Amino acid sequence: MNVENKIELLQADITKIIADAIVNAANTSLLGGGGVDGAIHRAGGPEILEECRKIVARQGGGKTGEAVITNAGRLPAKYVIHTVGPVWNDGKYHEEEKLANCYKNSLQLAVDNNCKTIAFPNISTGIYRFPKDGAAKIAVDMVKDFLSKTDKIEKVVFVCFDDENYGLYEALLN
Ligand code: AR6
Repeated sequence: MNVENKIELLQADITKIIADAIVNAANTSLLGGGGVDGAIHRAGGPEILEECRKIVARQGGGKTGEAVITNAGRLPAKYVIHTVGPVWNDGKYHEEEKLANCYKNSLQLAVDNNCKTIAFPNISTGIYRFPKDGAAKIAVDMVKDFLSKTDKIEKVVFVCFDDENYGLYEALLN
């Protein structure tokens, strides 16, 4: 199937999405926070945090650009993939490469866990202040590149929350 046909765009709350995996824009503590992270832990309940704590006990916190996987508690998704986006700092600290790694490593972790459908929020574009236009382009480019190299993922959903992100993705995908 054509790579474009495997990509879907929605304006929605990612905690409501039915998919094998939804991605969380976490921080290095992996123990929750505000934004989409707060929403996921609130809606998913304590089971997610419990598994996050075990991961932290085993490996320490998360590194920027990397991803870990947990159960999804009460959410309709099967798994939550927690990835740590970069904090935007004028682009002087390899933020673009780190953001691309978030998408790549989350997709790879999905494949490793037999997930065929995965939903992404707009990582780093909230509290971490990554410019939305640049972030959208990196997300779309990395997902297309990944999908062109594997047929294990059947659907990637970009779940935008705010109008600005939705408009940017709409322009990039159409
Ligand atoms: N569903 C989908 N997208 C959402 C939702 C939701 N329920 N809520 C917010 N967004 P942010 P970051 C969008 O700030 O910039 C947390 O405290 C939001 O509009 O959640 O990566 C973490 O613990 C924005 O477009 O994540 C970290 O400390 C996008 O999600 C820090 O924030 C990302 O915004 C991570 O910052």
